[in-house]
Amino acid sequence: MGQQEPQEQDPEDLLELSDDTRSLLESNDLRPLWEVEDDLGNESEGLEADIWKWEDIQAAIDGIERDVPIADLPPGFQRRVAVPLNTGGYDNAISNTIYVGVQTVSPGETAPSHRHSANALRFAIDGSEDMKTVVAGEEFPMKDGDLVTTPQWEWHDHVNDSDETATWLDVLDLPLVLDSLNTRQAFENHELERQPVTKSQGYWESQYGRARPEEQAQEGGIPGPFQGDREATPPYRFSWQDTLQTLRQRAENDEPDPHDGYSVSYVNPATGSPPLFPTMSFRAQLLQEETDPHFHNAVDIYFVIEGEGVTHVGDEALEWGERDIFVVPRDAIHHHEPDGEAILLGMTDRPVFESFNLYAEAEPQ
Ligand code: 1HN
Repeated sequence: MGQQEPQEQDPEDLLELSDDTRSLLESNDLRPLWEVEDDLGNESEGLEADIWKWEDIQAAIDGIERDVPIADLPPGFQRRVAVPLNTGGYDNAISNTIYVGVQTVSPGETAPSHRHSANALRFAIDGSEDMKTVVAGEEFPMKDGDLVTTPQWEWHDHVNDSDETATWLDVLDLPLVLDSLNTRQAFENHELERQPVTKSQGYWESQYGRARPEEQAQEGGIPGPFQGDREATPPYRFSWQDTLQTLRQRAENDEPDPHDGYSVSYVNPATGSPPLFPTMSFRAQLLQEETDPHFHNAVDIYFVIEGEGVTHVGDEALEWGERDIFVVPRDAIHHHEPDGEAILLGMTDRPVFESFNLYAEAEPQ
């Protein structure tokens, strides 16, 4: 009798099902685990490290602006935006949770009012005092570097009363809501192109200062048709002037974080703590020295506010300059190497992982 060589045997042969069992499974839309396990977690190839140079983005948004007035866009999302797509097989966003886009509004134009389930924020790139995003009844000026929230289900329109084209970064949790959770986006257009301005400028910020009403203006919790136990994020503007001052104070007085440099988180003004939204967290990072490598399962998306440098992701070197956008995929070992001083806007879906006790981070051995 010859010796059996188990390694030559296809393990699936041992798992041959009888015709009866096979037809029982198939007629009831059932499959054994060993036949589906290779498909678990393989819906896409995964994110790739990727960079979009500002020069290219600028040329693209200029072209779109030349060709298409906002008023000509079909009803729906009437927004003139160029959307970076991750090369790992994504045809609608830079990642499978967070979407970013670069939007323009020409002088005199309005991007009409609507509201939706996804949370959004704007980070002003070429802004001005007279470029206003109107959110929940208040006009928020968008000066360079200002970050303005558009919480879920709040009306918002963008009105450019300046004489220059305004450009900003939109960040939304759309792919998480629409694709990963595979749910429908609740969406509504306002009956008016511009929602009525019902609050004076500074109203929302004033309600979340150090002296604040005992009953928040948003009492009753989460707006719209949604429920949950996370504190709603109010409409809010973080002025770049304030954020930069905080960064400078940290750099003068504190030790840098080994992975993030001098870093500050944008807090939810209602709680005083990050994350800014239950689905997305944001930080401003001042880098002066090379950081230590680490990796984590949350995705990191960066917008370069100032300076130049390289972010090493595995074997790749993403060389960035001012206004470039880049993405560090999940579980990729990465570190930053600024050329002199640089400031990044860091965006991450880490709060989604933390909500479910799934966040993991480590340094390479
Ligand atoms: C949206 O409402 C805006 O309000 C920008 O500016 C981009 C992308 C998808 C869905 C809604 C905006 C968007 C969006």
